Amino acid sequence: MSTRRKFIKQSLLTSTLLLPGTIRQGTVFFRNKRQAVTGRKPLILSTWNHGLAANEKAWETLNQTGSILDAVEEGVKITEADPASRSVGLYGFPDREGIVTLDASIMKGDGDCGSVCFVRQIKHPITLARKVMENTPHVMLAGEGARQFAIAQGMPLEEEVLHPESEEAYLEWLEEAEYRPIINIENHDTIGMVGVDADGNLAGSCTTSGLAYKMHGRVGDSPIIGAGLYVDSDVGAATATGMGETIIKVCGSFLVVELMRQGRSPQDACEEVVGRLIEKNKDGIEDMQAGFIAVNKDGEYGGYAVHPGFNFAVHDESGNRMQDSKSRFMD
Ligand code: SD4
Repeated sequence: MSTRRKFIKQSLLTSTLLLPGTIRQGTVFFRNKRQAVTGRKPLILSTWNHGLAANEKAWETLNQTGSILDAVEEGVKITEADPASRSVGLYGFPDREGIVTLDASIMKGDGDCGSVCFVRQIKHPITLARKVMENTPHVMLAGEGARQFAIAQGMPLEEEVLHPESEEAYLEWLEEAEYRPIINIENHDTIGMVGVDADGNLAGSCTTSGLAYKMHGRVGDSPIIGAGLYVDSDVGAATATGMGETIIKVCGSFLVVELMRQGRSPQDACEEVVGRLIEKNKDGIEDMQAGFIAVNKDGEYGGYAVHPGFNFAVHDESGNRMQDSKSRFMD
């Protein structure tokens, strides 16, 4: 057998053996050099410790429905409904007026996306964002319009009562009413989730109650497509957490995906964008945390943050685990 035929036969054999869930190999071009890549599919990634429970649900949903979009929606709904969460969903910290307002977005690899921002009384803003994507000609609905749309879609409105812990913290904050960002609050923040299925289909979701004691009407990066979330099935997906203003200024998640499109690994792309973010947000960066996680369509992943303390949950065939992120600055 000629060497070439042997090579083709060997390649076919190798690709037949690379079934979903096994390590897949391929090549990417990076600065004109071919580099081997290794990733695992399916794979689900999400931000912070609350990502573990969210990943668990997402994985179960992916197995049950086969839909990566369902998986990223159902996954983050766990965090939205968690009474222990002070940074996602209706149990979160309020704004300066004592009102909880929520932001969320969802996106598929084909570019379809939906989001809601500055919305009140909705237990699952991520589901509302999906309804915007699927049942309207629009991408984003805000405030009262989003709430009216939720009612029209048959979603119940929740009573506007602060969780006792949020109320206590708010009353304490009111004593000085000084706004200052606190990085890595209790190790939970926005939940952003990105996932790839065994066939390389991608989706992502992002949901938050935003910054504690923000100005009424403030909207962060999480519902802004390209800032808090971006997905492109030709390339990969990225999501962000932390100080939304810093992330919006660099179109953070879009930039991570664009760098991956140019051949950068998810880890490398996250690191480059954190560097860019620091450059563009020099004032006060010592008090501002921001982090990104990303996965490419081969199932390679990465994460990086401005400051230490950021971590993310990773679920693949071998299980669900937390991973500490590296960061640009040290303790
Ligand atoms: C935002 N990235 O609204 C989100 C969440 C956040 O503290 O900052 N939470 O900016």
